[in-house]
Amino acid sequence: MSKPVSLKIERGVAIITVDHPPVNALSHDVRSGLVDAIGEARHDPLAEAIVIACAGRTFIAGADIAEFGKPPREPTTIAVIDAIEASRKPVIAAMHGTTLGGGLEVALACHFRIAGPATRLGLPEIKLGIIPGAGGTQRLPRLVGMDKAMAMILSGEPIAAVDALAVGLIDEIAEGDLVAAAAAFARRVVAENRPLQLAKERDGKIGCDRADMEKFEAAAASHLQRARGQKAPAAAVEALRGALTLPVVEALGRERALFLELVAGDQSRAMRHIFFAEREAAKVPDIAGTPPREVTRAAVIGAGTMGGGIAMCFANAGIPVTVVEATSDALKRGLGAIERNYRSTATRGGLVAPEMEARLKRIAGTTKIDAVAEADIIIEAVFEDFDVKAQVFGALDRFAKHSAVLASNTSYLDLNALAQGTARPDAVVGMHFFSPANVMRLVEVVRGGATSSSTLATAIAVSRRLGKIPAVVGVCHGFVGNRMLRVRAIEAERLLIEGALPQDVDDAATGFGFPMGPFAVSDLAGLDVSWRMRQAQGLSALIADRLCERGRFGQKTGRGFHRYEPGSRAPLADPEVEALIVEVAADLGQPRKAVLPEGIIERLLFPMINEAARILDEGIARRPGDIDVIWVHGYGFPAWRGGPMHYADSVGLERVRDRLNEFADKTGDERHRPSPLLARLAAAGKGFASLANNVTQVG
Ligand code: T1G
Repeated sequence: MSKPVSLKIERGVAIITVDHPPVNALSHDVRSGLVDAIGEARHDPLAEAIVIACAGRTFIAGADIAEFGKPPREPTTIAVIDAIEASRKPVIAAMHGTTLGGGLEVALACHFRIAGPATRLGLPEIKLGIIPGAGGTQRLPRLVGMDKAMAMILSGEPIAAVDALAVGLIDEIAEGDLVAAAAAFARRVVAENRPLQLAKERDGKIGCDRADMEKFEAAAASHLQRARGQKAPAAAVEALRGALTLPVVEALGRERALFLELVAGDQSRAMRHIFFAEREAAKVPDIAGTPPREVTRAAVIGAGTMGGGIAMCFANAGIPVTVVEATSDALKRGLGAIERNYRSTATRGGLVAPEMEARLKRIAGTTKIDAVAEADIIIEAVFEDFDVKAQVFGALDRFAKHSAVLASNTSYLDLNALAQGTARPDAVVGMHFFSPANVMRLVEVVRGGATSSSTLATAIAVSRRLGKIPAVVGVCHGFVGNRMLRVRAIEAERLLIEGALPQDVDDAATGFGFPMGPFAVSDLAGLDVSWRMRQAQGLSALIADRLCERGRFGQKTGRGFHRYEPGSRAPLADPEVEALIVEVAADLGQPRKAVLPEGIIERLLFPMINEAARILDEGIARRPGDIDVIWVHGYGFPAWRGGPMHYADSVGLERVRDRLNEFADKTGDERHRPSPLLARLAAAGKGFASLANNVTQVG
């Protein structure tokens, strides 16, 4: 097997190249290869300078995440960094692609950094429940200042090369042949005998930060407000504080200790599970190798909240899109909302004006359905009513070109029945976006019984091009996410009748790590929406129906399960709701008593996990990890708990089973009885994770 690291010397410059697809992760072999190559270059008299570069699509994209949780093997990334910093010859990092985590930390150890124009640079460790563990919290603030470093490390978001140059993270942007440019840069450094200063020795930028610890603490506090139970943000702040308060060697040691503690912890294990599950969720073994169809133009039917957001996704990805609406008024309203959305992003500095104009230009509007004739993919995003959607699919069948993919954004309805209403059911697929569609990263890609491999492959590829995380699911009412959500909603209502109040349930959910509780979510979405659906299906919800009968539709009416002050989205307890709940319980003869937060969490989550086990048994979802990805990216399940299935394993399926039986005995609801798969796994002392390899067939 060829070595992942090579060394060659060209006109006095040692070029060290890492070639370890897919992303040149710092695996043990790469680390050893780098330590050896740097050692060799440092001692080779023919080399006056050293360039570290990578082959393939990116410079080092971080440590090898797959190695976490396994016994650490020497040399570590720190040994690579020590080897670089011990060099008396200038060492230049030549970066392209996504230079992330340990990859950026290796570059921060170099004397100089140059990058290709499209390079993105960042320390995303926080997204894995850890912090930079190879000096990033010490070297980055010394190069870019504490404000920028804190923002980069606590958001985990990468920055563009042009910004990196502006803040002093890199020394040059190189057009054309990057390695040649880096070698030329190295020769200039040697020729000009430029001083070699290591980042860890530069105190200039953090000098003034040190003089104003109050500013540091204030900035840290505002970041930590959003941590919601995660441990890594506080650890990152502590490590960064060390850069201002401790000698660098001590601060590096503190960073490493915090890193090792976190990487061995449950939160990072859960977030690494989500990292790999995100990549698995789009993989469909039986269509592996099926090429997606080319998509250069799109169309969206419906300019409402969802249609508008979906159109923005295409425009953001550089794909021209036509929005079709039934009336010019509705079209005008929809396009207006899109423009306002972009303008407020631009006002907040999230988009530069030329890019905003470019995106707006990619969106065209019409009331003529035949305008879809050019589109390679058409997303139907009209009102959630079967007959209305069937009509749209009838029209698409007439006007869409033969090769077009016909996708529905339905969140509940029978995709197979919609497809069978066309002459080309093989071209029909579900693409269930989440609101706001231009923000939420999840797309439930629904595979119908007749959906062709090519249609499915195209829907998955388009979702990824839109920057979304596709999760492939089969057809059932509400697919995976909403089917489980309905179970949670039923339990939330039952908790009210048994003794809890909406604020108790929501506080327990936010305490668990959800951004919002179930009742605040319902109030945001509008109680009338689900009320109409229940009425259409002949279903009822005792409390919610009565709230709706009283015109309490949630935030939009200032009153729902909570009440809202005018202009405020803060949910406030409402004695009127409590009185209504007590009345309903009395009507049912149900005694009410207080429910503890952990009891509320088990009641909200265990029945929906049980439903998820049924979903796996039915083959509607392929892997437990797919369900975790859906709930983390579609319903705000805290990633640091790994999603509902990973969480269930952390609790233990025996406990989940036993609690479910207690719920069934208490409520008399047989759907509380442990589903066959959950009962089987619990009896075997296994978890859902044991299912990871034997993926079921979906659709
Ligand atoms: N380790 C192991 N495998 C990785 C990997 C990594 N760091 N990054 C990607 N892969 C695999 C991935 O699972 C997939 O595999 C394939 O590469 C392509 O990835 C010391 C401790 C780089 C932006 O967090 O964000 O450094 O599914 O599908 O959409 O302080 O991958 O094909 O089998 O995502 O083009 C910090 C993680 C680590 C970056 C490319 N680094 N990676 O996105 O491709 S912690 C990260 C990404 C660290 C130090 C600490 C993205 C990407 P498969 P992909 P992509």
